[in-house]
Amino acid sequence: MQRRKFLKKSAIGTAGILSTPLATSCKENTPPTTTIDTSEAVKPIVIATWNVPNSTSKAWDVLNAGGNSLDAVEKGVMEEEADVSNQSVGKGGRPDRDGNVTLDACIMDKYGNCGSVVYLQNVTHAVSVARKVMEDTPHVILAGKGAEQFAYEKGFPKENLLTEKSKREWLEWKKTSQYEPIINIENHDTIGMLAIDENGDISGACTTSGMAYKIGGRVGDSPIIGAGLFVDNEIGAATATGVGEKVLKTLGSFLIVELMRQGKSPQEACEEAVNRIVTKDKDYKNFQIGYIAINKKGETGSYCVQPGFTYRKYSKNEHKNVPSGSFITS
Ligand code: SD4
Repeated sequence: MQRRKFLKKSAIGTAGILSTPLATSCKENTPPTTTIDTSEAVKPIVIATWNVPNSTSKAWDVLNAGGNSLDAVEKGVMEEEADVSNQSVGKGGRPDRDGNVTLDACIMDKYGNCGSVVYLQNVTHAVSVARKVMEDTPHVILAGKGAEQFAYEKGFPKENLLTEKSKREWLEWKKTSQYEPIINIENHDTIGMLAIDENGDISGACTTSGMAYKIGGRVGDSPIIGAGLFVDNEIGAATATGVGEKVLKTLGSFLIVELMRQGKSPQEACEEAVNRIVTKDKDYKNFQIGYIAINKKGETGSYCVQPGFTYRKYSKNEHKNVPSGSFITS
């Protein structure tokens, strides 16, 4: 009330001094917002990059029991972090070129709060450390030794993340030391997960061990809010997998949410985000990027550069692996 009176007064008081546009800009303008009709919304629902039925089932159990989307995405991606057979996430992840397994992860809630860890070593559940950063600190990102120390203080156990299998493969790789990410195979299983709970609230998480045999210290898109993940509870959410450097240059997940805000469907928004990359990057035939997105109605979409990317979807209607459309079709 006080503030409105003041604005009114000052507008009158400065009439004749200020030009009209500036005086107008002092008013409390409400920016236009997109209103999405959620009366027919599909909820709860969870989607995740790649074919990860254990993760989506875990998240579904949380959602189906009336749990919230933040718990669902955390519990969901923890499955992959703990699964040593997934060599792109958590324990068992492929190391960097020096033999160190380093994890990147982030999480984002319905309020727009977020937490992230980058270059985290010796702790399996990077996503849970990211959640602690979000909930227990005034910060958004913790890196390296600081993140590791923080995790121990929060009670996370110290573990060796380099399995015998990943170690053997790394030693074999060292014979040539060629850094050549292989499309859809060797280092693309990062899990990005988006969920809407019964209340219609959206959360997301993303976790990875990054590109295999990367230079020590390298951080990808997955823990960077806006690149590997973005959530806006009024609009929707998006997450990415693939060569993080390409996603970082275009802030793909933020872009997709903003495109949905402008009225695009999740599918159209994912396609536009891939187009932004391939139209500028002549090398696009040699890398994979996959995006998935969801809007407030529970509509989903996905798009990628190369054929072969799929995403997993779980709602009361279906639990299935959905093949993604791709820019290159064969
Ligand atoms: C990264 N985007 O570190 C991750 C890698 C990835 O499936 O998606 N792997 O660049």
